[in-house]
Amino acid sequence: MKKNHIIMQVCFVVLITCLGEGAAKAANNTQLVTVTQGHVRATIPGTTISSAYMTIHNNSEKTVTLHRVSSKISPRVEIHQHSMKAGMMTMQQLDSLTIDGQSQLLLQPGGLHLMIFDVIKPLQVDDTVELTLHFLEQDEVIVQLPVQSIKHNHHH
Ligand SMILES: [Cu+2]
Repeated sequence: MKKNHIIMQVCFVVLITCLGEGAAKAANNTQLVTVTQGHVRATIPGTTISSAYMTIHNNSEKTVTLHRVSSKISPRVEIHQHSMKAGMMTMQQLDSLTIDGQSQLLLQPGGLHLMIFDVIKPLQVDDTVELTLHFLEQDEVIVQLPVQSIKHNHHH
């Protein structure tokens, strides 16, 4: 009986340890909105404009609306959409982005992106940029995104 008790305790400790790791993962998974594959473009020398790309996951059942993005490195971050009009790449500012429940939205070169204006200092490769995503339905989400080099020409 006593031996059993000790074994039970050992199992309990192992279980708690495993749960601890699982819980950390679960906490991440159960966050209503998460961001993956985020990155920000390095600024071209002499310019103060950059853009950010990411995949926004809505893990909840309800639609969420991204209506504002803010950052300490810029007074102005806008939600933009690139599209082809009469063979020309044009850009349009959007008031907000909606993400359906249990779905994800891709912000990528040539499509949706965040435009970062008037950056307070040049953004260099391996810098980290903090962006705060503000949603209508829930708390804001703060992300730390790595700065990467420019691989494509942005028309700005
Ligand atoms: Cu843009």
